[in-house]
Amino acid sequence: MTTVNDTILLEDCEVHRGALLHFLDDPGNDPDPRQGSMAFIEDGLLITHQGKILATGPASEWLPRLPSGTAVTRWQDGLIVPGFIDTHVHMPQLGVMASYGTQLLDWLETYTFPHEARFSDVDWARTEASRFTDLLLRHGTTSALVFCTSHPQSVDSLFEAAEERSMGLTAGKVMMDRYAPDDLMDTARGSYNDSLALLEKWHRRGRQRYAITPRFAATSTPEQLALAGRLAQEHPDVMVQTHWAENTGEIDWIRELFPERSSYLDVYDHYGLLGDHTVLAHGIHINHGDRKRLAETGSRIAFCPTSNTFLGSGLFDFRNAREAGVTVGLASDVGGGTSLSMLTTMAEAYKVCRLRGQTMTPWQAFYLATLGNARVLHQDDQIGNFKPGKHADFVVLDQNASPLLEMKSAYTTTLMEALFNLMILGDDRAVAATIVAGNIRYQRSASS
Ligand code: XAN
Repeated sequence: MTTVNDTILLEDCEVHRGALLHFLDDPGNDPDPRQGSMAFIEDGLLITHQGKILATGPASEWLPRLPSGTAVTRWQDGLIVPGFIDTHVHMPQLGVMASYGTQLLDWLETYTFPHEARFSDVDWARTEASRFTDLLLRHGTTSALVFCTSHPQSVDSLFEAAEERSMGLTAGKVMMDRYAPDDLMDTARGSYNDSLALLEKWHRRGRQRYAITPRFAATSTPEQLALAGRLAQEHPDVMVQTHWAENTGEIDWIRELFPERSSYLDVYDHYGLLGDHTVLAHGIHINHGDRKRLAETGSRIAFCPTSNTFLGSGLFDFRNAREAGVTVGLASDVGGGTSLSMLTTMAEAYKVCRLRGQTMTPWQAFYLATLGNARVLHQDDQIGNFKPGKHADFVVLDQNASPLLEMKSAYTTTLMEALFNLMILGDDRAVAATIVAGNIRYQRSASS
């Protein structure tokens, strides 16, 4: 239980009551992390003050300490968990979701690039950024590492939408100066200048963080990759995000484009783009040497299961990456991904692991989507669990959200089963409410 000495704060606090669950550390393969890495209070209070977590504890101990008349928001049958965090998602690709019949390179050309070109229109960029942030909240996601388009206004629009909702996003302008339509391409120098200007405007403005965003090695000239690497070296606390080793056709192409480099990973290494602030999306077709280099440099992988199955890219080797000491996050990768829901993403991650003869416990899945992903983004001092002082970002999950969940809940006896039900059968319908910085930003209506 967390204690608060300053009773004055309790005069001016918000109180939520429900079952509370959060992680204090990585549960690994622990089949029952209850006494160590995970904390669960069946009937708990989550007390917030000025947008931050003040305390958590059993209702029986805390209710008597609250000043009389304190309003308590009671989430009947609600499971309160930290807000979900998505470590790889594309704001401009909502309209690309569910595009039929292609693999990565055709998918980019046929569906994705034409759609991203629409973001040259600033009104469209604003509309989509608002839609995207509202949808994240509806799915229980309160923070994310986000690709915008190559247009600077797509970044401004997204951060403005995040600020309006008190959310903390990490995002960047796509750098792309070859093998893309003219209306999406920048230049090496122009992309450096635009990225720097956006970084100076948005990085650490309130909750927002900038991310240096070369799309992938195929769509950047060596000069652009070198400048992206230079920007990363000049700003070591800024995240870098790109794609890597997703599709075999992509890998063949990289080999042709960079014959002088020993591997796809070596391209990024050579240009100074690896490090503990780098998130590489996918990392499916990789070998032991790659994993070793990732672990040495601290570079992270965003595991994007719904995208990898939808685009037929392949099955990420979760166990091997973890055993090699690679930090792995979990991500929706919308619009290659088929859902913004981190619950659905957990379900698909579980299935990918099963297809590889591995498993992912519900504890691991919920850890990854919360504290684990906060660690990937170096934001675990701010978000990811209910430690006092962190942002009061949390989600209320409804274990009876659909007829199937209700039926399953009726004969569920353990917490692990309850979490597994939510991740396998749940989606945005299971999100009863999303709270950001202490304010309810989404609440499911009776009819939705
Ligand atoms: N590689 C990519 N992979 C993906 O899943 N989505 C993209 O937009 C992209 N661009 C390069």
